[in-house]
Amino acid sequence: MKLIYSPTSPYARKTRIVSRLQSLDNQITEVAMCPFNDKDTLSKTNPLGKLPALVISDNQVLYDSNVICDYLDEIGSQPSLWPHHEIRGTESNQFWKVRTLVEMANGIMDAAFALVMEKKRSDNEQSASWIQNYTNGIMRATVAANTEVDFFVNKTRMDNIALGCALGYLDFRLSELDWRKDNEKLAEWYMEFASQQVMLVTAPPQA
Ligand SMILES: N[C@@H](CCC(=O)N[C@@H](CS)C(=O)NCC(=O)O)C(=O)O
Repeated sequence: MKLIYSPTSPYARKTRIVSRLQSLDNQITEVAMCPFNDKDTLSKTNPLGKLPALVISDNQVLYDSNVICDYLDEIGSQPSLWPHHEIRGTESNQFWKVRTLVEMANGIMDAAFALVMEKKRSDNEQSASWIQNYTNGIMRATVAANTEVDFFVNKTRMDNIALGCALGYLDFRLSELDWRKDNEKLAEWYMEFASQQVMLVTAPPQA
């Protein structure tokens, strides 16, 4: 299999973490591309021109990151990174809560990526209201994640993998947002989570 990724993409990082946790990394060749400079090549694999994309055979490609993570989780040899089927739909609704937290993390990535792109535009093209809207969304979501730490602490699960990637991206591209401020519990959790080998080897390059 071939995984098209970028070392700076938080979406791709999720898939690279899942491939390692599912002991599939030795079956996957990682090919780095830039979603902008390599748009033509990337678009031949994913018509949306986005990464990550996973080529699983001569005529099948998987995207987006959620699909790739689920696929790798299913074919991998390690325990699933999702709560087990038998506890789906129990009183705690654990499965649905984990899925919602994953989407919270994906939403942080979406807003952060859009914000980074917006800030790259020339001053007279930038929209102050969109910048504020993306920033507010990110800040509200990190505050919400801070209240959920007890739920995902000490787990190796899709929700905290996705949150770890989202927070890593904030540190990498938007450190000025200072998401740790008023989110002490989340910051403490992240410090430990980010020190795991799988997080270290998939971390974005130093700016
Ligand atoms: N929902 C997609 C988002 C992927 C995405 O936006 N990737 C960025 C790189 S971090 C990209 O390729 N952007 C190129 C573009 O928007 O043209 C996923 O989860 O895979």
